[in-house]
Amino acid sequence: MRRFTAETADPATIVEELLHGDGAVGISGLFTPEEIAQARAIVMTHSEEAADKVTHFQGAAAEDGRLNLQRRVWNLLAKGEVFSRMASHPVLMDILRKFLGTEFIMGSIAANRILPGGPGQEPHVDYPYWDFHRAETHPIGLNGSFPMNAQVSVLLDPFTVESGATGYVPGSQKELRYPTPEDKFYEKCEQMTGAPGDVALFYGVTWHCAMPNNADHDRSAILIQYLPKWVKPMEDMPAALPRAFLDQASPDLRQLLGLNYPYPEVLDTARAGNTEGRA
Ligand SMILES: O=C(O)CCC(=O)C(=O)O
Ligand SMILES: [Fe+2]
Repeated sequence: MRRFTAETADPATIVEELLHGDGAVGISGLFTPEEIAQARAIVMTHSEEAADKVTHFQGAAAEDGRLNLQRRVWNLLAKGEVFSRMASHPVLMDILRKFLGTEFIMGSIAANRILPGGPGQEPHVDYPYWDFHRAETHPIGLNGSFPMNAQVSVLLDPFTVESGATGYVPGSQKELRYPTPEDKFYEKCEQMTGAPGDVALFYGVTWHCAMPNNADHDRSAILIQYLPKWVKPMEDMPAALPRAFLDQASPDLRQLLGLNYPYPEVLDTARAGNTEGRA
């Protein structure tokens, strides 16, 4: 995985890495220690209870009752201003405009906290590729020509081999399919290691998963899903956010929330009527 800083993160170079290189890059220097500490405190508070929230890709190992060792915190924009800054960081926006088109949106911003002893996840690809194992439910050709997802992980804890830094198979994004056991993920994978505040940016069709946390500390990251403007987002963020938040959102944030792209729209009504309820 090539590593960049805020100063060297050239969009064209990074897009080339995502499409034709490893499928993942590291970027450091985007966030201050204060921002990371603030984000981490919010995530820890909201995940203190082993609440029964939706989690994804927990793998067979978690079905034995250790489910609460992977915890999600959803709808982060409502939980702290720092998450809006993360989602719309100008360095990330510049890269993503080039990768997903200038009007790309955000499909989800959530935290993934894996406690010590957490078993990690099954190797997978991310939304909207995540049920690519049901190939017949997707159009023929399975997205052979353009990316439909970019994932950003903002690390809140040391991501080491021991703590279960995200594992991924370099170059696997070129396969454009779901990994199978024959792919021998665990033999081929490398890990997206990094320090708190570092960002891992990857093309979501790259085979990856959280690895088992064998360290004595938590391992949390903010996972941000970015999509082309016409892919249905995973979280319905405008519905989950207060009206005042939407009214005050910056132009970049409005774009990320999908507010600039009107469809689906009821087109068979008078103009005045069909903007009802839209922000
Ligand atoms: O937390 C991680 O290391 C990766 C999480 C992930 O890939 C997912 O939840 O889709
Ligand atoms: Fe994932």
